Amino acid sequence: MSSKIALVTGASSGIGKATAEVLARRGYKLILVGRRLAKLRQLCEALGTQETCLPLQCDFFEIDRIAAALQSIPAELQQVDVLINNAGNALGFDTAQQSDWQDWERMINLNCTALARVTHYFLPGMVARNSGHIVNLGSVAAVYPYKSGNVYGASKAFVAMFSRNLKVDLLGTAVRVTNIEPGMVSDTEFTDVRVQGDAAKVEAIKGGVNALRAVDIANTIDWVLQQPAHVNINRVELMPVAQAAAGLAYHRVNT
Ligand code: 8X3
Repeated sequence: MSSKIALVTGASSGIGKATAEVLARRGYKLILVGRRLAKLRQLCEALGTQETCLPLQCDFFEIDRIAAALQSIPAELQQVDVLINNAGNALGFDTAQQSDWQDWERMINLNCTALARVTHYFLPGMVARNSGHIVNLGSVAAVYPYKSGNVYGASKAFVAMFSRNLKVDLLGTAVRVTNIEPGMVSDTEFTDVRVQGDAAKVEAIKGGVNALRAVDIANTIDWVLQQPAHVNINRVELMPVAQAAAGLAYHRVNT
């Protein structure tokens, strides 16, 4: 059992929640960060005691408030060993030319800026202690373009390259960095949020697909964390068997 401290962002549901559950079973003390305090409290009550699970309310769309929220973590939990940068969303499922600017701005803020902000906060401590593991949640959308993926895929490409560049700067330390790149996950709010709860659109996107489950990603993160200290899993790409990168598209003129 671990006595280490793990901080999970976006912990109130989906992959974040499933990861918190796996880490609690491993004995980690948890800091669960998210917007919905009631859900975080409920999860903490299910997973631990007041000493071992701290719910931390923070809206990652408000970048300027993130550092203050992290500073409010009690001193005995500040030395985070494992940072799970899970908070992120796709907003909108339109072509780039039809997209809503606010959706783009919010995705960049949440998926790139907030993730970088949290990482920047904990990095110096990890390096000073010569220990730590940063696990970022990327996406297959960073690797394979698809229609209407536009800024979402680009924001996850940021996460992929940020992870690789962190690894370079951390060379010579024991701090590890991993980017997890899942494909479609069925039992999260991801698609519902993306299309603002439009049931017909949700069905059109993921209906009938035997997709990954949040626990599949949590188990992958668990495996990554369990590796011996000299092993760094750089990236893990996983898809449901029922998903594939389907190649190039063509526009044809009538001849
Ligand atoms: C989302 C993966 O395949 O649903 O990160 O676009 S997919």
